[in-house]
Amino acid sequence: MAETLEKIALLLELKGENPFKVRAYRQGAEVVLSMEEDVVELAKNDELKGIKGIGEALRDKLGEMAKTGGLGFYEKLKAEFPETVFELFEVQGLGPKKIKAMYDKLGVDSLEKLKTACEEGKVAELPGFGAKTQTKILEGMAANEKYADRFKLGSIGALVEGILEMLRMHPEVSRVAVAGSYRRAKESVGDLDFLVSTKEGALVCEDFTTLPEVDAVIACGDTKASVRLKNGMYCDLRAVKNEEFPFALQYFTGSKEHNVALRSLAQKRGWSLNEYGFTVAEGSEAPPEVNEEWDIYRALDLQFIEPELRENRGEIEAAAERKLPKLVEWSNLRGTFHNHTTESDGLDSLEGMVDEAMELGLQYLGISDHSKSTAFAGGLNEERLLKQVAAIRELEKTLGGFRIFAGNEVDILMDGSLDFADEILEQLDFVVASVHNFGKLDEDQMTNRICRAMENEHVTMLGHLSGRLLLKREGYPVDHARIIDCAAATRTVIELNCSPMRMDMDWRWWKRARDKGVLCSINPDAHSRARLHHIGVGARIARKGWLRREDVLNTRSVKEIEEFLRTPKGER
Ligand code: DGT
Ligand code: CA
Ligand code: CA
Ligand code: ZN
Repeated sequence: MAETLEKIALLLELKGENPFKVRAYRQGAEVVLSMEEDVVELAKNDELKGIKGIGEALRDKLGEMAKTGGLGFYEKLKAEFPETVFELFEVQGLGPKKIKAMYDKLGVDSLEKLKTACEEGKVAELPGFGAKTQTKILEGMAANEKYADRFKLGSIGALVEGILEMLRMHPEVSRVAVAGSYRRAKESVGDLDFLVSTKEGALVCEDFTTLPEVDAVIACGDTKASVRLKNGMYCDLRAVKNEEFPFALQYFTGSKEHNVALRSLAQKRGWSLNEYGFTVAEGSEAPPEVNEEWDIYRALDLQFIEPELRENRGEIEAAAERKLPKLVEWSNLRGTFHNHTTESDGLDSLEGMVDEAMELGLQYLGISDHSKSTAFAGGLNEERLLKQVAAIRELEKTLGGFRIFAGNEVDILMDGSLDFADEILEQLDFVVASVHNFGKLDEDQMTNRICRAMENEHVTMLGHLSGRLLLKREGYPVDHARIIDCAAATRTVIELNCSPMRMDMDWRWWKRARDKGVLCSINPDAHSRARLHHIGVGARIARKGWLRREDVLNTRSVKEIEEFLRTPKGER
């Protein structure tokens, strides 16, 4: 239902409809997605009245979809365009205005036609486009092709959990796990690798291919099934015997590099290790019995290595020396910073965001809407910002001890100065400083720009360091190592922006930052209450970066945070 509303919004935009109408559909989609109640059931019984963000027109449409499984309005609208127009919205940098212009003037209604039009130079000739835009579009299309078969970790959690749940319910299945890059918490995942132990492999494989998420069956045998899911993702199931399960889990979790290193350790003891077990060379001592995955590591005289660390980046050496860190856990998080409200480009009010944070069991929430330069996102000027701070102080009085930290995501301007003067910033509890306007800076200029911002006494933390959008756009050129050094010197926190499309700063840099004493803040950059939940996957990426509880600012209690924010930066 949400997807249909989202598509209606796109098509209405293409038709040049009233933006408020378009927005109503888009907001409706978001509301449907974030509702905890069974929205289909409510819609069926005409019980959607009074739900914020769903007006009468949407209510009727949701009702029709719930009752009939279809929507006449959408079918009619869709018939005006070829199915392929939706592809165009997937191209980075292409919004409805541009798509509409190309559709009206060049008849571009599919990726294929777009590509031809660009290659023939026709797009550059359109008013308001130009050669630069045309090149950008071609690059955007190339990026889409490059990333076409990967999915963002933060966007597939519910899907994976759902499949695990169904496998667990199968009467012939005893142990169940998801392995592969998903278990290792890679920020993007190619295919999913499920694993079960069973005596009835053929039956379980066959049942797997009939799950509701399955779109096509690629292969189905006695020990393995491969399917494509409705979202286009490929997915393997391996069915093994109970005694093989720990070995298969270890093997299929990977990474390949980690496994290669582990196998050579086993080799030194005269054992060969594969997905079925240990095979002992003649004259070598037998390995101890293996019932669980950690028995394999113990047999090799290693500490258990958490899946997130299995990238062969020093974890095996550390495990041998018993020096693995105790990794941070989701349940350690007490609050979070960097969240938006309807004051800028968020979809939920301050009250809504706070309500959700309390639901999540957090003790505090940092609000940081955009600053005035980010006008396209409804950035606040000084007056509106100070009004928001006052509103936060008022609301806080009614919350029985829950704290709202009043902040701002202040733009780092081109020269590294900030969008607000110090007299304004010092009235806030905290400040996230971020780059939103990239300009044409080279690596050195960009790094200097960011460092200058971090030198400001009021900048608590640096937002989304590289500006990358996963599977869409590389970050701007920036020297991570120098930024980390500057953060250490200025006592500036670096954010782990755990919006699924960002995961920025990248996990590969966190151990270095940690070792230099730089603190991490796991921030969802939430633009709606539902997205506050992303701190869970954020914690997994932090683990992947070797971070411990003490390395993460928002594991601290309210009292400790208040103390931290009160202390001058240099003394933190
Ligand atoms: P992905 O799917 O591209 O996000 O990444 P993975 O790590 O899930 O890779 P995948 O699905 O090809 O294989 C799952 C795991 O199985 C992989 O992490 C390690 C193991 N594996 C697969 N092929 C090989 C191989 O040829 N040699 C070794 N040592 N391990 C393999
Ligand atoms: Ca995989
Ligand atoms: Ca695979
Ligand atoms: Zn931002």
